[in-house]
Amino acid sequence: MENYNPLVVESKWQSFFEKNQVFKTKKHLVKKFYCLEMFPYPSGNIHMGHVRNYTLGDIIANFKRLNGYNVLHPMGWDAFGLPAENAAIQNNLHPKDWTLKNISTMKKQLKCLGLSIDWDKEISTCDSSYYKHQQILFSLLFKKGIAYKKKSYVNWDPIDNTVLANEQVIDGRGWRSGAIVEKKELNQWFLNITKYSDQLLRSLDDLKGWPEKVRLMQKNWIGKSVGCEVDFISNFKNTKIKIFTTRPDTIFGASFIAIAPDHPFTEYFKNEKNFQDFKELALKNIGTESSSSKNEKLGFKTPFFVSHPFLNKKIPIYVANFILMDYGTGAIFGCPAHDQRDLEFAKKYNLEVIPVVSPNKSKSIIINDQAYIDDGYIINSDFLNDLSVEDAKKNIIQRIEEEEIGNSKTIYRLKDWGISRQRYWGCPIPVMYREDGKVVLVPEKDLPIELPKDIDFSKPGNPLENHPTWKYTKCPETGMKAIRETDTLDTFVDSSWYFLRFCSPKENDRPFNINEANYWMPVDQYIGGVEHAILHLLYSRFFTLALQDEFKLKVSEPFKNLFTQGMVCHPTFKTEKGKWVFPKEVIEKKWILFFR
Ligand code: ANZ
Repeated sequence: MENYNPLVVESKWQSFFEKNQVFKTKKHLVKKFYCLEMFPYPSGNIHMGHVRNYTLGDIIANFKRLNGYNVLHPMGWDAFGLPAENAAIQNNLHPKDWTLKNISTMKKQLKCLGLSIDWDKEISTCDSSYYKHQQILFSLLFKKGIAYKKKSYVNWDPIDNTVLANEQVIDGRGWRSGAIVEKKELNQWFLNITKYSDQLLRSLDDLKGWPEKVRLMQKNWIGKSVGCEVDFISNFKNTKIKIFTTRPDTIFGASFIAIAPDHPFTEYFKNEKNFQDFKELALKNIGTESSSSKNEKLGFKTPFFVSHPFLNKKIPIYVANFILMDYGTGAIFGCPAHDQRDLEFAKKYNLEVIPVVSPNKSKSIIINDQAYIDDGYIINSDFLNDLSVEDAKKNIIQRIEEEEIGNSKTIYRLKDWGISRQRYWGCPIPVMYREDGKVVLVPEKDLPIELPKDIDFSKPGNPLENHPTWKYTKCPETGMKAIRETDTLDTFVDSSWYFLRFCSPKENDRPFNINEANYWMPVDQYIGGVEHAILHLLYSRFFTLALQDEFKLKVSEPFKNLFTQGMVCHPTFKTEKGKWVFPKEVIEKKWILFFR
């Protein structure tokens, strides 16, 4: 565009909006419309993806205004997170300075677009006036038992040097660094999202304004599995190994028991060198459910057996790298004829393959390289023979319950959300470890706990932990010495409630004003990327449920209509050394691209 001067355009729009008071909310209007685009991360400059997203939202907001609605169309910054810290390490800058500079650039650029955004309502998660309230919310969740600390194996990203939530591990790799994720045992803060598994799953049916694919992704992520638990008695002091199965109908085809590398039963041989080597290898790349089923199957044969509950038969116990401790009971019976992972394992370790389901009644079936996983009729299974798979499941569960060796069980794939991050640029967790061993909340009057400005990124590890003074404090109630929590909160916590804060962004005493929130919520139109189908959208739904009672929120679902706007794509270029370059810096030469 000739003679295009962004500043002139910007000031023209601004004065037009100001004169016409476009942004002043008009509470006397009965019809309200809350239009929100997903929270931008201030990475540097706005890109075409932002332009697309915010233009779409703006058109809807304007359309609704012209139709007499009272419209809320705010903007803010999801401003904490690793890129700022990494940029700080690389360029010797402070994460705060880097972030604030990006915010100012991007804000200017957004204003040039002339979007009808109510900048009065601007929020930024790295501002202590925002994260103070997040610390209040954390304290509340702690008091309700929803925020808790436990020792567990977590996903460790060896490049970003931090823990990742399951949702942040994609095909066994860190979502940002691409590093192969390892399992590490650490003491971590969690949010008990699984308490709401059933509710989060059931309410998906009511979200009629959401794309079907997003609802399906959430459904699969929550992953309801209906089956049963069964106790198998081992020959080691009659110790029970409890397994979870969704296919109890195949119990007569069981040819091995497999337990997770960190299952408590491994205590009995934990000092064996062979086992220790196996465990180290197995935990290195066990990753997540999807990655563990794709990896090569590895097993460690223990010297122990279990007795089959319905046959006079001994079954060997293996430790296997595809069994996860945090799913079900961390133990299974393997039925190679009807499960592909079990079949691969059985072939490798020469274990029996006993078909127990056939497509045709009373007809045998031959299993070669593919397990038979379809429906059919039971064979080779004593009292279950000739029953359909469905009937056999009911029958065997009843029998298991009668014999008191197990019970029906529904489990969810969803895990509690690990929220501890060992990084500086995040919201401090308002907790102290007192010298008498008690873990106590920092009193609300002392919030926010602010990040120290002087920070050294040159040493490896958590910069807050390495800070010479910040973590040393005193309990204000008892005067006892105390150490501050040095983990910070996963930035997905920041974006799990920002839509509530937008309703009353200047509220000082509480995270949000309930009358305002009840007036504006739910967000009538939410627009964003489908890459947030699980993480952000599930966490926000969970926060809304978890806060509902405390704040007397009328809504239990935050986003009424969701539009996933699609991805703006363009070829990208890297130098031989892997450095990203702009398309304008690249010369195309007879199908070969050179970097200028
Ligand atoms: C025996 C069996 C026979 C199974 C068969 C499947 C087919 P979903 O649907 O994902 O819930 N399993 C249970 N706990 C596990 C764990 N901690 N790590 C890895 N695998 C585990 O899958 C349930 C099935 O996954 C369970 O049913 C169990 O294998 C396995 F023909 O039990 B099944």
